[in-house]
Amino acid sequence: MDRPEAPDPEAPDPASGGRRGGGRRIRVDHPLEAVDRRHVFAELRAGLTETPCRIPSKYFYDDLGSDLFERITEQPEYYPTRAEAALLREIADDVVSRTGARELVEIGSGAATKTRILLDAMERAGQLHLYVPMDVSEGTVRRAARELVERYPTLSVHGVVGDFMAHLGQIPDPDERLVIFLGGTIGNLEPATARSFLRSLGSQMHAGEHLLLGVDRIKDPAVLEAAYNDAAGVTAAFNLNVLTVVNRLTGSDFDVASFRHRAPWNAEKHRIEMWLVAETAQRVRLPALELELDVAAGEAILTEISTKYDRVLAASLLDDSGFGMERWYTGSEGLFGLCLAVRR
Ligand code: AVJ
Repeated sequence: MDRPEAPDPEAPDPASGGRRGGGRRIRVDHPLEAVDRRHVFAELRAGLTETPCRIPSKYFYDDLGSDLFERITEQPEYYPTRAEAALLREIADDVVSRTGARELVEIGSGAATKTRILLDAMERAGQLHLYVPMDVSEGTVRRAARELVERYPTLSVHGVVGDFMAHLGQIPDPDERLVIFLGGTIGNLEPATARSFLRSLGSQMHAGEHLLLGVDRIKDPAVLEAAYNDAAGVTAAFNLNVLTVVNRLTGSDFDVASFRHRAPWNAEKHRIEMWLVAETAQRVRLPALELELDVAAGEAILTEISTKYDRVLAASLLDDSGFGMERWYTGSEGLFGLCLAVRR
């Protein structure tokens, strides 16, 4: 993805592939820079030529998209972030003492706000050594790294910028690791993809190491739909921004203003689906993909699925992927689920 970042005053060593700054306690690797843009084009082309058309959700998260997501989490209707944070506060000490973790690896770390709840618990237990945030947004990883080393004197941060599906191999070597994948992001993957993702994550973990997996719970569809259709329109702006990202990446000419955000509950697949519906017919040119798309009025592009789970569905997801569920936490509110799983 494009990263219109301000030049880093603590200049990278281009030969190392890694960037150092903020003293010895921050390191950020950026393997995505080395990845061929043709991979991005091939992936977008594959999605856009499916029926219905799809754009992979990871393209939401350019710097603007990451900011819009942070604003979504502040909307009154979008309960998952607050619910998960409240649940983490209830269970953090239990998780830290059960796992003995000295190193926290976070897949899709974002602003790492909720992460602090676990880092605080590790610090209280005298077990806080290393935090490894992985995220597609470089700005986000750097900001989190700077803030966290300042806040925790015993902590080192080794960030990895990249697509977590493609770059799991970049996770540094194990100490006593707890891998966390929060926010219900596993729900953004199709069931088969979620399983292969967890399997490849597990293949890089040692037997007995733990995974803390956040899943949003199945509940009243009205509550779910409200969470993805906030009154302020922030989710709509987030959804539409993906077309701007694709236009920038591929030189395409999606007419962003002619699309509308829709986010209905799909009961059969127990998931929210985010769609962009074209209000008017249009021909979209995507030169980098050597593709022209004829979009009919009313035709829709699927930009995200957000699958919701119950205990049984979560246990079978983990079981199919080489993990055993040790604890299923839902806390006093019961809106959100956290699974503590162990690599078999
Ligand atoms: C936190 C990435 C899982 O699916 O709820 C929020 C993304 N999309 N509103 C989710 C999202 C629309 C979010 N994840």
